[in-house]
Amino acid sequence: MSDAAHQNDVLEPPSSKKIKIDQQNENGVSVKQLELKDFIAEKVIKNNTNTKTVCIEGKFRDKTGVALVVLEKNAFKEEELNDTGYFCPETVQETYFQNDIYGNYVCFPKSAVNGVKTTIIYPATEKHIVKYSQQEVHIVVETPELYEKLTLPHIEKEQFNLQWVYNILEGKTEQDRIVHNNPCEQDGFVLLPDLKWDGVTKETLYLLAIVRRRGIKSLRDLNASHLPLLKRVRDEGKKKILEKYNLPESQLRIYFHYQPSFYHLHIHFTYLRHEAPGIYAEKAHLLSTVINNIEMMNNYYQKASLPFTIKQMDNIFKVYETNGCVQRIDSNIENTELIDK
Ligand code: M7G
Repeated sequence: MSDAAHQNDVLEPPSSKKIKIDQQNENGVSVKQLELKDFIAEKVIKNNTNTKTVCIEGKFRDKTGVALVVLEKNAFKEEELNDTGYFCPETVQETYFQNDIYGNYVCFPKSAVNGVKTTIIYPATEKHIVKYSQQEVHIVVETPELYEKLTLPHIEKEQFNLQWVYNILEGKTEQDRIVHNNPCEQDGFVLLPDLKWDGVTKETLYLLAIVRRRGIKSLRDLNASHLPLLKRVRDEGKKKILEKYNLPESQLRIYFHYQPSFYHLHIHFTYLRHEAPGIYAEKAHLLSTVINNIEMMNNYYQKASLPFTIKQMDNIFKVYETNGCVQRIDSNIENTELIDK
């Protein structure tokens, strides 16, 4: 990894940065100028046919540095399945074949119902490329000792930059997307649509609660002193989602990731029917279970052995490999399909 790329991964205090909101990102890149017509695709680093998502590495014309473009076919919105949406006169239909009562067609609906969700990361670091690449994944069981000896030193040395989190908390970006804002410095949080969600398709609802308190890296740090915060996120989060999206708590999956990608405490809220990436047993910890565990034992998450998935291309894999906790395997996975973890 180049030094320049590495710098982007290191946590820096937000006060040391000058941010021009909506004009430039923290790297001085004009965000509005990134247009797909200027993207030169170089390599498909992931193609997931289950989630209908591809990630392409490339460059923007006249710009230096690597860019990642993630394209995802949107889920169907039920309110568009009518004569003003898919079944309107503008829909073009071509026939593949017809056989007795069976017919196969391709249709080209009007563009308004046919968008492709697009995420651009520019400039992307080596760590972003690793995160978005198709690769072998392993599970390791992290004892408290392994956390102290291997994981913690690794995340202190190398982690994704948290500037986007501070921008949201300080009212600088994504403010028009905020669903709920509790300003209390101690137990407050911001609830807003996750990057992975378009913010409108209820079928794929995905919100993120970002706590205001700094310095809580992950689940590992939680103890009874955080219970008021966790309960507030649970109660206010579910109330707002019921009011705004008409989804009751019983249809919400509310959870932490372990390990997270971003070490500033946040909680994921997704629609139970939606199989979002990262909902699987090896990564998701339900908020209700976390609260219950801490209520039973104040330092549960400092005492527990916690499994987590570890990507073979990630630097932390090398750390665990060197210590004999996991073994690399040769792989031709680039030619196969994976379910996102
Ligand atoms: P995580 O568990 O740390 O990482 O969750 P992972 O789920 O990617 O493994 C962080 C969450 O923050 C993810 O669900 C991201 O999609 C979301 N996220 C990341 N970024 C950079 C942004 C952002 O700029 N805005 C918003 N709204 N969400 C983001």
